[in-house]
Amino acid sequence: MAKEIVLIGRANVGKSTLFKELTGKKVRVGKRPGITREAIKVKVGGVFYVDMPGFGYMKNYPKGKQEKTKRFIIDYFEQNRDEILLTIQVIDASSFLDIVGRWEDRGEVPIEIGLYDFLNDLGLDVILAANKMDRIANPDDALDMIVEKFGMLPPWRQWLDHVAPISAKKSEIESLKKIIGKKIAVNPR
Ligand SMILES: Nc1nc2c(ncn2[C@@H]2O[C@H](COP(=O)(O)OP(=O)(O)OP(=O)(O)O)[C@@H](O)[C@H]2O)c(=O)[nH]1
Ligand SMILES: [Mg+2]
Repeated sequence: MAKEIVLIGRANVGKSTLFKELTGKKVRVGKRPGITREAIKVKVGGVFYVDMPGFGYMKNYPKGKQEKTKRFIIDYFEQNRDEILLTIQVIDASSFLDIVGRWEDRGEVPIEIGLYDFLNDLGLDVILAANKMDRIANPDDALDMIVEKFGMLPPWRQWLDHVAPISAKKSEIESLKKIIGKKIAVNPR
């Protein structure tokens, strides 16, 4: 029986802040990327929540280590696929569109889109947690543009089972908790 809920995403998007909110466990969070360096597991009810290191470019973080982290993350999902009930891909909604734009200008697939496709191709149930919504002036417009980047047609409200706008730092994570609750209810222990 699948029993892990795994948080994944680029460095510094707020995974550990969200993890604290979901589990009550005090983990390190920080302004610099690369704070979390290994998978951290906490059991809540019958479910294990897993906080993962961030992937992608990190200032002042050696390239070799970045590659290692990426390998670690890919291996983790491939090896534990059958244990994973839900994957929560966290993005920083306030910088996402700018960053994606830069990748697209270079003619590259943005790393976060690549990860999303990889996870879906593995057959995982992937929820998009659009974090740092407190920084966004026009949430509906931003979310419409964001979901479209992941291949979901706007309006974003069509995707309420897959997309959860949250602000982990402000403890505003109800939309995500709802999705998690539903998933656990149809997969009882
Ligand atoms: N404005 C705002 N800031 C947030 C929010 N959630 C997290 N942050 C901040 O974002 C920064 C990174 O938070 P972390 O939770 O450490 O991020 P992470 O994704 O775990 O980072 P790594 O472990 O380095 O991959 C911290 O300064 C947090 O306070 C949010 O909802 N709104
Ligand atoms: Mg972290």
